[in-house]
Amino acid sequence: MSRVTPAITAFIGLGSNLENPRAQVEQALAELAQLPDTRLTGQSPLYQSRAVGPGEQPDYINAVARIITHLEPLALLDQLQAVEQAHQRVRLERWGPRTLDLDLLLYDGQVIDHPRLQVPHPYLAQRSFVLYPLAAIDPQLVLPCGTRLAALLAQTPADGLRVIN
Ligand code: A4P
Ligand code: MG
Repeated sequence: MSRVTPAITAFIGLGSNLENPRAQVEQALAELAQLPDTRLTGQSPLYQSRAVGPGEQPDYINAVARIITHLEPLALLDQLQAVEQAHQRVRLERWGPRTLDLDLLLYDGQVIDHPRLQVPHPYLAQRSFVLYPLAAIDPQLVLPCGTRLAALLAQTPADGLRVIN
């Protein structure tokens, strides 16, 4: 597996709204800590959020993790997708309910536009269930475009988001 040296910091968004979402997210955090060439260096509280997506869906449990990793971006995505698969995620429809969704939100200060991977995650800046947990880990964060996380938060209502632990 190709490695980057030195290690870089990345942020992962976790979300689940099926089959005991809280346990899915807690288990996934433990699994992120076990990824090869990777250390889990921060995790937000768990949040409950209203589903963004089609139809009536159960609320989500969301969280964000910070890691330090030597994995290249696509190798990291492969690992995240393997964790999703281990949670028996079935891709039925876009933005539909799921047992576990892992999004690579930020990878160092990099902007990546690859058929399999866009970083920063395309909806990061609009989603309270991503911005608030990110701020819980690193309130000083600045996005690759130079926008401060604090500025995005100031214009994003919590929209029913609440901490559950
Ligand atoms: N992909 C591209 N960029 C990335 C990235 N930065 N991180 C590709 C992860 N994957 C990335 O993803 C489809 C493809 O996106 C992957 O194969 C990968 O190569 P997917 O997870 O299969 O599909 P999806 O998640 O249904 O679509 P999408 O557009 O990724 O949706 P989101 O943005 O992940 O949104 N409401 C609440 N309250 N909380 C949530 O967590 N999540 C979603 C999913 C919708 N509504 C939600 C929540
Ligand atoms: Mg996704």
